[in-house]
Amino acid sequence: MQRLFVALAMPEDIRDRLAGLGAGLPGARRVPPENLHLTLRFIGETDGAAARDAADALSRLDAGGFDLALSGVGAFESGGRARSVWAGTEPRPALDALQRKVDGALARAGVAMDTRKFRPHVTLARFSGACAARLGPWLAANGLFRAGPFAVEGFTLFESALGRGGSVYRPLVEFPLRPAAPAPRSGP
Ligand code: 3AM
Repeated sequence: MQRLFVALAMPEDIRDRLAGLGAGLPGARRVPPENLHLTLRFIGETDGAAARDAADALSRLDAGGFDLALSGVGAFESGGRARSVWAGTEPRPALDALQRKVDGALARAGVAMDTRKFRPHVTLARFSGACAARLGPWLAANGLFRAGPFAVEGFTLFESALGRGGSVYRPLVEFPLRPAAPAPRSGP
């Protein structure tokens, strides 16, 4: 069995910016720079045949590349406690469209639908017991964070192996997107 998810890998310069952003978080387990990603869809434990079906469906997905900028920070909380902090994205219809196509492709491959709303984010750090209120200063200080835009030219099927030192993510298949349409020329 393999634990799988579909995500956008971050370019190295963006990962460097994100790693800097995560520094100085109180009581956090930071995501190692090489693991920083934007999840399009968590698939979960999958056997070999189902993984091949998922990869096959994803390979037939037709979507165009786009530019994406990261913007702002936030926290996911439950029960008054912060569970993770993340960097957000600027609104990007092409990103939402890609996520829906990934969902559709996986549904055709027999992966159960995820009913949660897609909230695009790059997780920077996780907490086991931090009080959400202590994060206020960090959230306020980094609210204007912005990185990119960078070109999204493909997406990746990752395997997540749960190790003692945390999760290790391994890219299994990279799926290219159609080249982005050239920006319209301005002026005469
Ligand atoms: O992109 P983030 O860090 O928000 O939390 C896991 C991570 O999300 C999430 O999948 C991403 C890649 O590991 N994840 C892990 N288990 C999950 C589950 N059972 C899950 N998402 C939904 N359901």
